Amino acid sequence: MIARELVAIPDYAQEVVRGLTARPKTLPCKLFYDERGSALFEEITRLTEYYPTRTEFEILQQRSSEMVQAAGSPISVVELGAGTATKTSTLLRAVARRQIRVRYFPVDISPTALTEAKERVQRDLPGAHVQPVIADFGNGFHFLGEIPGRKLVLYLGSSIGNFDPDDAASLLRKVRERLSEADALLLGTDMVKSPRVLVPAYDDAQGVTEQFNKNILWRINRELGANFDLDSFHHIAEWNPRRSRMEIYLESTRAQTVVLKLTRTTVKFAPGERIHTENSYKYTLEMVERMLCVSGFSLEKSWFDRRKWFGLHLARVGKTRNRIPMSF
Ligand code: AVJ
Repeated sequence: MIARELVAIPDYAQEVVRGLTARPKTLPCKLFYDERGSALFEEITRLTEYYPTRTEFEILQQRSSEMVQAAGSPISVVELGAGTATKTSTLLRAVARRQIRVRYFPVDISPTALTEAKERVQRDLPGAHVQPVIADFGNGFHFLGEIPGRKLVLYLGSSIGNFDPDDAASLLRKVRERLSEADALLLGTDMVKSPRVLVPAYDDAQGVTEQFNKNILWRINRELGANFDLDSFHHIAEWNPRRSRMEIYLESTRAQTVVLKLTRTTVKFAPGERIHTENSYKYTLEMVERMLCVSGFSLEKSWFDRRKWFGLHLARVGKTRNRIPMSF
């Protein structure tokens, strides 16, 4: 007998069940980025309160030539988590001023984002050679080894900030393993600043970040047959100074029970109980240096905006011999 309807259970279902049955409850922040979530994130990047994207873009516009000069030439540019590559053309133009051929490899998990990235870059730099790479970082960085020649690897937008320190270091270490002496990494990090600036960036007046956060429940309703009542969850954004991170939660306003049909899971909420959906680490220059050092990189140069709200850091593969031993 063939079943009438086959509903595929998504790969992430077990992670969701584990997160919602844990204490405290958690959900993986990668679930934000379905089609609607990605559109909401793009909307966030244009909000007055959300300074990181705008600030990083300003630094790139003003200092790309210096960055590319420091990286050396000729180089191929590889961008991890490129998305639709809205910030990259400035840097690629600086590359084009120093070498004949511009080679750009945007890497992302989303094929639709990569198509847009390629169209955008070829519109901005008609001669550029763009080769998208569809990859999930969970499967390692094997693709880096397949790109010939000297490389500049970009990891922009403070995407690294979603990872706890140990996971961030292990990700960077895996990148490091695929690079050679002449290669370089350009890492974007959001810097520690007043909570009066940080909190509104993650809790905007228009409520776009709230919608972005709640989209995770909407998605689970749709893809796992759940019945979350979105109106009975509050968006919460808090600064945790001890761990140097913004923490994002969804807080249940009442006692309630939610059922996930596809996984046959029942989840109970007490009034005020939270689901932890995201961390966004904020760095000092010392934290950046340490993170790079324990990953086998050495920091060569950093660029900041005037207020030092955001940093872009050029790192090289550290010489193993001289590397400072890992001790805290
Ligand atoms: C995409 C991880 C850089 O942490 O600022 C924005 C995601 N979450 N607003 C960030 C996010 C809520 C963003 N990153």
